[in-house]
Amino acid sequence: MSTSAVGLTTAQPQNREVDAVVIGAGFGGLYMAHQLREMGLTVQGYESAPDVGGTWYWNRYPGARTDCEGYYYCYSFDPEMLQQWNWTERYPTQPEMQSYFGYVADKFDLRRSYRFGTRVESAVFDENTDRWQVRTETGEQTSAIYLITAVGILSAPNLPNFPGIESFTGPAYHTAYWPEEGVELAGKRVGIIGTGSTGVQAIPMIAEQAEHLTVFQRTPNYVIPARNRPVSQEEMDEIKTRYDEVWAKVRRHWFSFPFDMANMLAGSMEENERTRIYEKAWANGGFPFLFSFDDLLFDPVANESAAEFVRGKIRETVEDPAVADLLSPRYPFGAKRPPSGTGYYEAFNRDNVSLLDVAANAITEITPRGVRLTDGTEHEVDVLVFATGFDASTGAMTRMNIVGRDGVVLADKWAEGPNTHLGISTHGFPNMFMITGPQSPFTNIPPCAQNTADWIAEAITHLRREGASRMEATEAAEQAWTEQITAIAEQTLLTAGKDVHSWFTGTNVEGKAAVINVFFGGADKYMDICEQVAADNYSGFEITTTEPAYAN
Ligand code: N01
Repeated sequence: MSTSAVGLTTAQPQNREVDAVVIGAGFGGLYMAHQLREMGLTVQGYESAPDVGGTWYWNRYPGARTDCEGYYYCYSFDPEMLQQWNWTERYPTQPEMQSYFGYVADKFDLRRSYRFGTRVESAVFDENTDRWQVRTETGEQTSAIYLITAVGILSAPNLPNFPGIESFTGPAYHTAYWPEEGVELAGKRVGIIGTGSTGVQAIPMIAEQAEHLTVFQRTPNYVIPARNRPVSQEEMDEIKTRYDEVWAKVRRHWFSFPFDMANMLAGSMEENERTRIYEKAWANGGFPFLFSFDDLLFDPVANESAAEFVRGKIRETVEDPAVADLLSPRYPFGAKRPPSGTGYYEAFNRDNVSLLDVAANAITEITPRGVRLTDGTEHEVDVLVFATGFDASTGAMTRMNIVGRDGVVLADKWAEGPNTHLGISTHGFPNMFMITGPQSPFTNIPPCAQNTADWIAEAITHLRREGASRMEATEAAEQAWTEQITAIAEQTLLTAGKDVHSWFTGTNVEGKAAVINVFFGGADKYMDICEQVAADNYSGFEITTTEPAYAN
């Protein structure tokens, strides 16, 4: 038995025992591994990618970059790191994010706790020993008291089951598995299926390279211009002087942004003034447009004013009125997560870009040469890109074979939708803690992931102090949380589009349970609730001390 798993990346011992297994080396996992090591626990991390970065490791498609600004889409736990790291663009590119993860991993020597290129195949709770038995696809086995899953909210790719998909003779890629060496698109006829945040970033970039780009759009999006730009050293230096204020604001903001809420309502504002405010937010760019008024996600009249403003911008930008109309969403603004784009609508003015409406004329099959639609037309392409999104929230969890008490399989338990307490724990799975788990907040992820990892670290400290062997959500608490997140979602317009496919509700994946997967009560409120639960001696959790069976 090894009790010093920290640094176990060289040998491959079998049946190793550690205090904690952490799955995932993205924002949540890396910080969790760091925290647990700081607490003196032995940690084994597993990551299916060859290196750190989580979703940022995999998503290398053309145009991949954040849509939250770098200076608050990052960790805040280490003041030195905040002073050392400089973001070079307002919205960091995938390579810049990858460099950031490399920098963090080096600074805290985190890679030594991880086995990379190693996918966890199963995790089974052993009730005799109160330990998780974790097995990887490479056959490695590790037992741990605590299992922390930091597998990402949007990480399990969704590839629709198009008939004939295997028959396509050219190269085909899901954007989440874009080859590291890139893809030669020059002189090629490219087809892209999907116009979510990923497609919106990729389309203008691919259009610049390809001979022709055919966009297969099922549902249009409200795309806000990102307004990316370089960040000068002077600007970074100025930001560094006010990081305390930045993180204090992040803590109080609905979406973990370092801004004040608007404190204005669009629904009751005179039209000219409202338009002036939209114009200002549009010029500033990016996701904060959603927060230009406090009622956009709640009041249908306010929401429609934002929706119509964006439609007006689409009509102004796109030269062909029929194309502009096809690009104009009719569902409530925000009912699908609004993407930020750079030259997105402008791309449809190019001669080498065509837009096809696959809502009216659905894809029936992928052929050896391209894509066939219901009307029988075949659209030939040399390269096919699937920007078809993710089996969000639950997918990365249920694709692993996680088995809790009494042999209950997590995928079975969640077949009709996830139920958790705080998105962190689920009944029947003792000592399993989730970072950005199902039913956790819709928010700027890094601050929330860091906060949840801190909460879990404190909970584990509590368990060890109390000599407790198990902690898990009660059935009543997870039922209450599920009811609460559903009730909150129903008060918003975020899930209001009746026929809108959205990862918020699982309706983007064929056959998946259509339930609310996200807490829409605001990251600020969520953190308040988590803090209160801990202060109330972990209300909603059952904490027990059991004698392991072998001791009897
Ligand atoms: O995925 P999506 P994504 N036939 O699910 C289409 C984050 N993110 O990867 O809308 C035809 O949004 C589907 O059509 P429809 C961000 O949170 C962040 O783009 O279902 N089309 C849709 O157009 C985002 O929300 C960043 O009708 C089909 C597209 O595929 C989340 O990840 C960048 C289809 C999928 O869009 C997911 O974004 C990228 C079918 N059978 C992503 N099936 C940044 O930080 C699916 N589609 C910037």
